[in-house]
Amino acid sequence: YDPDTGSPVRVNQVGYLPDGAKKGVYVTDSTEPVAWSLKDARGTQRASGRTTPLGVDASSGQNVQSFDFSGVTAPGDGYTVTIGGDTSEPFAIGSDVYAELRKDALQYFYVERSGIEIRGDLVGSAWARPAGHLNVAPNTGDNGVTCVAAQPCGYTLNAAGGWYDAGDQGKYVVNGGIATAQLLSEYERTLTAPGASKAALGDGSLRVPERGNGVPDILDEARWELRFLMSMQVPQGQALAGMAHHKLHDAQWTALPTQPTADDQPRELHPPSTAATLNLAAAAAQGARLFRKYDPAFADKLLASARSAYRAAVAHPAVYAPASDSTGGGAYNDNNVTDEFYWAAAELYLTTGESSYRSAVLGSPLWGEGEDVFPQGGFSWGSTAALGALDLATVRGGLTRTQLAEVRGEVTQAADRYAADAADAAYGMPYAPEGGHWVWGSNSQVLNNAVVLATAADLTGRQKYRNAVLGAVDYVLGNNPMNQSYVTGFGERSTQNQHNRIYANQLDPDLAHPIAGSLAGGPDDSLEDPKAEQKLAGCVGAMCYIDDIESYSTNELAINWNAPLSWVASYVDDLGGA
Ligand code: 9MR
Repeated sequence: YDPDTGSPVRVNQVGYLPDGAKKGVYVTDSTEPVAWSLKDARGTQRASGRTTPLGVDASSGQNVQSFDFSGVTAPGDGYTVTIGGDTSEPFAIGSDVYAELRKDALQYFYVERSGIEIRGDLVGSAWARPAGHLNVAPNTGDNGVTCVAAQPCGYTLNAAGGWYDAGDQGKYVVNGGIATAQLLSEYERTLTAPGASKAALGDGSLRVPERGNGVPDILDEARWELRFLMSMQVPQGQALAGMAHHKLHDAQWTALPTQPTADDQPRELHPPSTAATLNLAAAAAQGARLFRKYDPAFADKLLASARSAYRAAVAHPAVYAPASDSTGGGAYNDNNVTDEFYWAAAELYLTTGESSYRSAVLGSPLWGEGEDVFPQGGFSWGSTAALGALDLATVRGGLTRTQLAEVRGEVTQAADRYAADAADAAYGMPYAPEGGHWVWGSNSQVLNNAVVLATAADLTGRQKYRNAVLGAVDYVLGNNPMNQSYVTGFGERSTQNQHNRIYANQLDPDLAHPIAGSLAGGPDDSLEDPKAEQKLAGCVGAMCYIDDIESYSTNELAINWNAPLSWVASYVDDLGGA
């Protein structure tokens, strides 16, 4: 295993904020400090210093040294760092270095929409396509979909719309719920956080068909998925009424590439689950309080749906999606829904103020258990309590001062742990996975930890949290063992070939690459697909990555991964100021 990782001088290939920490890594056999030189676009030296040898980096097995040019604050493009005969990829310094990332990471969701034409006048003709999965041959479509033959339900749902999950064209309520919640939180943060820009997410900020309707575009995008999530509820009068079907996807896996309009596999509803039901309850409850001002009728609908889902979950608290149900779509199995109960109760409480939901939060086994709420490797689709705790800590509600201090303390203690991990890591990312084991979607774990850190920074104003967020951004944008920017179109060495069936340029040059702003899942050292097994044998941790469309375990794109990218991009763009 000997990947081409380019220059041994590693930086954030997009850029750094003028008043933020600025660090990079040099990969070398040497253990002696060496000279580094920072040059501007004209090649004029603007700063210099000596590296700090760090020894062997646990995340990669590389022998590394670090350099720090935080003192350089002059805005400019085309900076480089040179060490010996090696020069880094170019980067910028400026207060607006993350403005494009903020836009594009969020724009991604429009391009992933199902059941609606993707307009070339909005996103460019290369990404335009007709509406998918609408009962137009050869589709059986999502707007009249019924249950898998093995578990017939006797009704059909109109579950058109929503976003495609990832490289496949399935739609999964647990994953849709957390991705939507993270977009809603990205918006909700701007209502209270110091220095946050509402306009940057406002009406006209995105290239979506709803722009100009008086509603912030990020809410328009979230609404597209919220409607789908609600449509997955079991109708009244049926067994398990109010529960949400776990997922909807193809009967068999389709080939790469497959356009949504060309999918000839039957679409099928899979049985309801408690986890999906609670994800719907949480996301819809959060949506209800944010849409109140813009569309009260929609807010009412969301709240009614959230309440009925929560009631159904209480009545059926242990209906689990089986791990074996992974033909034609992912399983998203999860046999512990304590966290989903906590999250849903928290959102319903923050939206309604009702004491029954408050009792459910305070009576949860997770209340007061910060280390379980904020796990070492980061929260995720299977571990959602953090989403509830972050909102309890930041959204005005009726908690007592003591209770608020408790949950805020959990956020800052988790942030302390993640900041310590970032400080220990040669590459500066706030991620020290359990057992040193880099998981499927590791980039989203890095970014979810950054969300916790950013929230702690908002709550306390402490620089160490802010700098650890910047460490996560530097890592994702190129300061990493692969010298890879994991976001398409950002940085000289950016990922271009994420696993997906629509924008599969690697397999068909007539198709586009994924649109700018698409995040790759990132290193996964378990080698969970044949391409990874073949190409990455012997890799260490953060080196277990390949920009190949077939490597779904290291290089897929997914809504629950772009959502924290979008959240964090919004935060760091706000740091740069208006
Ligand atoms: O993100 C999911 C990851 O945590 C799991 O380990 C993996 C295997 O079950 O599945 C990932 O989710 C995939 C889903 O099952 C189907 N759509 C694509 C998702 C991203 O790879």
